[in-house]
Amino acid sequence: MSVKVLVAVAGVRWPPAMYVIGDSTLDVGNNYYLPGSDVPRANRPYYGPMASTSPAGFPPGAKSMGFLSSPPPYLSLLALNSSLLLAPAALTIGVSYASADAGILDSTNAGKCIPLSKQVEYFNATRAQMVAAVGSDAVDDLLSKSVILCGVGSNDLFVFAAAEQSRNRSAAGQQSDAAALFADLISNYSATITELYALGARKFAIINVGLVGCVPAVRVLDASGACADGLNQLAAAFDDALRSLLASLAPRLPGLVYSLADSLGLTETTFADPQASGYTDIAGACCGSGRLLAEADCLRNSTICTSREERDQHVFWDRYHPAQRACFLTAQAFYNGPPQYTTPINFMQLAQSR
Ligand SMILES: *[C@@H]1O[C@H](CO)[C@@H](O)[C@H](O)[C@H]1NC(C)=O
Ligand SMILES: *[C@@H]1O[C@H](CO)[C@@H](O)[C@H](O)[C@H]1NC(C)=O
Ligand SMILES: *[C@@H]1O[C@H](CO)[C@@H](O)[C@H](O)[C@H]1NC(C)=O
Ligand SMILES: *[C@@H]1O[C@H](CO)[C@@H](O)[C@H](O)[C@H]1NC(C)=O
Ligand SMILES: CC(=O)N[C@H]1CO[C@H](CO)[C@@H](O)[C@@H]1O
Repeated sequence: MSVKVLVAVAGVRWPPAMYVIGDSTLDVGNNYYLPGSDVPRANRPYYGPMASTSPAGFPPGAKSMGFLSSPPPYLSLLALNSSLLLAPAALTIGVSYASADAGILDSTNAGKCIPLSKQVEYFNATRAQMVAAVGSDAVDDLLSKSVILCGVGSNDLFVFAAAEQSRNRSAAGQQSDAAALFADLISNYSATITELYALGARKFAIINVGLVGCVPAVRVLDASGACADGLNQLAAAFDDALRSLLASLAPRLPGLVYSLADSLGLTETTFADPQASGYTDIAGACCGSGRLLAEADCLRNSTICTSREERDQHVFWDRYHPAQRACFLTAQAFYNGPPQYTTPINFMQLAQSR
């Protein structure tokens, strides 16, 4: 990538490794290895584990940080031979623990994903193998310079909103339910960051919850295809709480640096003027079936945008996930884009700090 080459030539330091936790927006293949028929996986046509040759969306960011590809999925390293592969990967590029369907709460999509608390356990197990290989001083040094990339929370909101709908709650009831949910989400998120910090992580790149009420799978529930404002308001309220959490954690955890990326704000700006970003379709999927191609997942027999041009003009690849170009634009914005999309520093500054 030209940005990488330019900066590498200028002698900028890169983080030695990156460890990824979160949900399907960052999952590079862990769910392939989970048992069960209702586990969401993308091992089928039009998707790929390191999907750089696939038209589907793939996790943004790794390449901008100076890596050639995303860190490999933890469960793939374990399946092949953990004692042989885990420590070398963890010491040279990093590991991804992200799992499609995962939420902040263990209860979110339980049994169909690797919940966040389990992802932290896996990071702990990884660290133990690294220490066994090179000793704890070297591991502490490496982890303190490495980046933890984290994006999670959408699935908790999807599950909550669906449950509220089926419970037919009053407006006041919904408000108090939402307040209770946010308290759980924030305390769990806080525990997650604090545990990762205790294990030696110092640099956190955190992506907030995006405009979840505007994904095709949600729009298709509305007769006119409109966004679900209630879901977007939940996302915005969660994102406010997350911003406050990070601002209050940082002074209490010496040496912690973070960059909070505003996925919601970036999407709002993009949707206000789609053509400015080269989009002609911000509502429908590029692969799926039914109205907005959002009534079913992207499958072998789906209707699919075939031309590169058409794919690039869609924000969404399938009914939940952004297309590759949208991922690329997002990674660019968070890495070194307009300052309003990252707080208090951008991902590049985070990667190069200290
Ligand atoms: C994994 O690698 C170790 C170390 O080389 C070896 O002893 C072990 O037999 C391997 N296990 C498998 C399942 O291949
Ligand atoms: C939902 O609640 C409202 C008022 O509380 C009531 O009028 C309505 O019948 C309920 N709907 C269902 C499907 O239970
Ligand atoms: C990491 O694992 C060790 C050993 O199993 C355990 O004592 C410790 O509590 C774990 N730490 C976290 C943060 O999970
Ligand atoms: C595609 O195949 C699935 C089974 O794999 C079936 O349930 C679905 O109805 C098919 N969809 C279309 C649009 O034909
Ligand atoms: C990471 C973390 O702390 N996860 C916890 C979230 O909350 C549930 C129960 O409320 C715990 O079981 C998890 O361990």
